[in-house]
Amino acid sequence: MTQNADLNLQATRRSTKDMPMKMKPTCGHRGQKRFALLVALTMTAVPLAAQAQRKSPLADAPAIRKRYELRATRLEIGAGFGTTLNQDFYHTLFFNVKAGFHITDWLSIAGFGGFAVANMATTFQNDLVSSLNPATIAGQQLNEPTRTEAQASMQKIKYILGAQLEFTPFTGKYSLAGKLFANYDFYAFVGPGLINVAPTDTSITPCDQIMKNGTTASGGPGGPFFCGVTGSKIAGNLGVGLHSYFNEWAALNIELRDIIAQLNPSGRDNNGDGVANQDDITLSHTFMVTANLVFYLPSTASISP
Ligand SMILES: [Ca+2]
Repeated sequence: MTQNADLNLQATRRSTKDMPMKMKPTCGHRGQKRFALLVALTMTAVPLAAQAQRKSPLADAPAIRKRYELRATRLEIGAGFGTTLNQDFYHTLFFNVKAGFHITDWLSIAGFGGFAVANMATTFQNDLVSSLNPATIAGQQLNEPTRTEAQASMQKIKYILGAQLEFTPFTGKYSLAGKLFANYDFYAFVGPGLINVAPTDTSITPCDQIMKNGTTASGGPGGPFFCGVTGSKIAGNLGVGLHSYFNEWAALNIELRDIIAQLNPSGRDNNGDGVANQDDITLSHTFMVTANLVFYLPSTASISP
């Protein structure tokens, strides 16, 4: 019986030995898998770790090599035309001049002058004036102007001067249909300005010469109802611009500008106190767009390392 059992055991042993897949087969297989994974990880991680310790040869390299530094330490001079965008009574057309110096590729200082070559009546002015009486009629409101009176005090711009600090955060190159390639930059600017204005009829009483209470037959407020704002007013000058380069030394320069100054474009009693004078000036925004052809000096741009 015992011998039988022994034989049985031997048979069992032999049989398990002969069939290793039945000897808790999953355990050995998992171990092999883990080992393979470890080897793989080591083979991947060791060179990675070594690479991480070694400094990349490009670590201190510029993002772009051999780049044309189109702005840095160059003078920019140019001229062109411009127009106001939001004037109520006159669109002013300008001849512009501009000069600047680019301290770095992203910072420059510049000055510009826009000189009016024409003040064209707006549609709004034409509609407004044609709605008025050509001459005073019986029973007309005291503060209602005739056509001539309304036009007399309307402001024309004579010139705008400004200085500006320009920041150029965006530069690059664009392509048109994959054929034409051109460098460009976008910038924002801010600085002081000066706007010189005059009323349409320069013979009318200047606003700063009219007393607070005005003059009427009864001695109280009641006119005059229009006056002329004349001369140069200090202004804020801010806006955005772009350059699109034709080559190393010439570019199209477009600027959108807001000139902020104390003005009275209508020359009328804006605050409704019965008299038009210096108290009727308000903070006015004069938006203008200019397009200049600009040239850079020296005519060759430096090239980055
Ligand atoms: Ca007033």
